Amino acid sequence: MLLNFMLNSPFASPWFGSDTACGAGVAPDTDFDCDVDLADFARFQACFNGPNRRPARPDCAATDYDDDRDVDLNDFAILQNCFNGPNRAPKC
Ligand SMILES: [Ca+2]
Ligand SMILES: [Ca+2]
Repeated sequence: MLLNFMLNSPFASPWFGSDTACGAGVAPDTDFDCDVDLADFARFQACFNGPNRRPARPDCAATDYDDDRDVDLNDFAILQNCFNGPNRAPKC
């Protein structure tokens, strides 16, 4: 019922992105489709550059899940904790 309200409300617009589709979402769901799957991992992998280094690409801020300005194994641990495959709710 709450989901129907959210999807049919005036706030269910692209301006609100994933916040209306699946709640607040989780950080590793970088494509905002309410799962953490290989598509999200592929983006993470493209951004991975190790600790204390800038991400591999300038558009990688979303994959710095712990917000410490790198994309490293600590971020991977967060993704791994949430990974649950396509079209399934994240585990975290
Ligand atoms: Ca996803
Ligand atoms: Ca990080």
